[in-house]
Amino acid sequence: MKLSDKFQILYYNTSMDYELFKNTIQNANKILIISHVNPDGDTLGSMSALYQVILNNFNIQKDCIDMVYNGIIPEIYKFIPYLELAQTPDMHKDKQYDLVISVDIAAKDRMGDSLPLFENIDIRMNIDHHKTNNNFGTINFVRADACSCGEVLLDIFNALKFKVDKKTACALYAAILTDTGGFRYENTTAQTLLKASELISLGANPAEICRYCYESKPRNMVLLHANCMINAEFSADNKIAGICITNKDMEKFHATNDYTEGLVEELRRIKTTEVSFVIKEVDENTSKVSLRSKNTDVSLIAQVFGGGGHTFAAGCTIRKPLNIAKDKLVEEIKKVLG
Ligand SMILES: [Mn+2]
Repeated sequence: MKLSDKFQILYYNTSMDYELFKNTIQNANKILIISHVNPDGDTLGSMSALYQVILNNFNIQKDCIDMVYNGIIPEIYKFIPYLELAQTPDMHKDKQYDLVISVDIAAKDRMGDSLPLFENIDIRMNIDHHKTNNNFGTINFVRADACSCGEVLLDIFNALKFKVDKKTACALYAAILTDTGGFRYENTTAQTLLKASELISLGANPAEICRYCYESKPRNMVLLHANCMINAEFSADNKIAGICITNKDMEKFHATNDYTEGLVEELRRIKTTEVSFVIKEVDENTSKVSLRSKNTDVSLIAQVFGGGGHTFAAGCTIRKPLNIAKDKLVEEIKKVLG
């Protein structure tokens, strides 16, 4: 019997029906977990934790569950357990799965080359915490109140009394730590810290994980950041702070895509900054944007260009050359700032 025949309720939106989570996995024969493009600590930590919990709590063989990533796994996240087993989407295109689970993926366009895989699988579970997530799965666990996808997962695991071992705790701690910016952002709640505490009790080592995530940058990444900072542009009384990055800049520092991570937050640190952005040349007609703010809802700005995200952290892709895209973006930011 096909998994989809067992589950009559398609497009079921829930954040609390934990039994459905359990039953769906229990009845699946072959499971694929996918993470988003330009993977961060939350999507990778969540993927690793889910992989481990399924293997440790269900009667499922190792060869019946796969993990997929898009692009490059940043060096700093390679300490997350079992990521060495994750593969790129092309390795999976001929395999048959009956359940796919996306973690930390706000919208289908964040799946990159995994999208065809995702769309071809009968039961599609969407586990996420972005408020702009439109419940694109057939089963959805989307909770905008959670700081990270890792937190959504930990709540599910606890509700179902699943075993969370040391390695799983390490992956979940990395997810929560990085998505809260080291427990500094607005999404850090009493619940977040309780859960972090619980994960430390379960064996996650906070100092070690912090060292991997924040004290292990490649040298050229720091040099690229310095170069970008020197060329930062300010407007609207310094309320807007932005950086343009060309492919030439990236080549100069032998940078991989993940090297720009953290730049947009660095710009926001300036006292006068209200909205910060980094806009990156993808090709001559495509530019990729990251937005951050202190009080402004930047998900609204991202949505103007078909993107999305959180209130204070969002992103989009603009199908225009870098300089034109930047002007359009600044125009939209100014509108929102009033
Ligand atoms: Mn996240």
